[in-house]
Amino acid sequence: MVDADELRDLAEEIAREAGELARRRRDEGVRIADTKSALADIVTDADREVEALIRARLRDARPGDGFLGEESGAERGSTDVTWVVDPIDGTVNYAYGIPHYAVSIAAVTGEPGPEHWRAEAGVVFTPVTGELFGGARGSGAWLAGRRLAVSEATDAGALVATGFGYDPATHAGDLERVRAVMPLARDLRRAGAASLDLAYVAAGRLDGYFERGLHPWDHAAGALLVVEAGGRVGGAPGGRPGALMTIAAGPDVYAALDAAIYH
Ligand code: LIP
Repeated sequence: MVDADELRDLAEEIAREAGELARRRRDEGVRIADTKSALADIVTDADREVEALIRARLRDARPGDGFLGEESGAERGSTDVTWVVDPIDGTVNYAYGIPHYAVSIAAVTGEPGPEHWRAEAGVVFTPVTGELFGGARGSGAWLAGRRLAVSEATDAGALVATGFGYDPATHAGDLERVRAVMPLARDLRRAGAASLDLAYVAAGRLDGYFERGLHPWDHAAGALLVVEAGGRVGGAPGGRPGALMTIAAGPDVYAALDAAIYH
């Protein structure tokens, strides 16, 4: 058994330091280092530097844990804990200077894949506002000392966030799903950082979120926050969140989103 609260506390400490580094590098000017899966899928020098910092801090604090990071890949550990890290989620926002990005750090146990892992702790920190969303299994999700709770459906409809993949070939399908969801929505938001979309669902700032094509590091921390805030997170029908689909909301809005997307 692991102490999920301890894992959360360590993640919070490291996320704050990493987020401040990201913010400093943004102020100094950002260089695009490379593209990845598509021309629009960029990585900056700061992404790599911030992930290296997080990895070093985790290695110092918990040698032997596994690691799965967006920029440096996977390393199996000798303990049951794996850290799932997106050093700068919202990379395109970050590169353009749009102040909406976050450090996302999750600790999971068991097989280090989203279809099997057990999420233990999750932290999403955005240095722009200084907001740190943190949660641990069984201990709730919190922001600035306030316990978070997902929102309920409203007569006006649900405020729903979504996103679009980097590959233009996927946009037609993404837009079809937006068309299917619109009748239940009061409005849509597309802010560009999945971890913050999920944290906002946990905080009741969004009524729901759905997106196809996410990577494990995009949703690992935020999904735990939503569940600890009384919400539901899933994917394709009967599945867990993943590349096929991620849906997150309170129970009623979740059911409405799932029905609109899949039926
Ligand atoms: C991003 C997600 C966003 C999604 C983008 C991208 P990144 O992660 O946070 O929700 O729409 O396509 O996956 O690349 O900034 O870490």
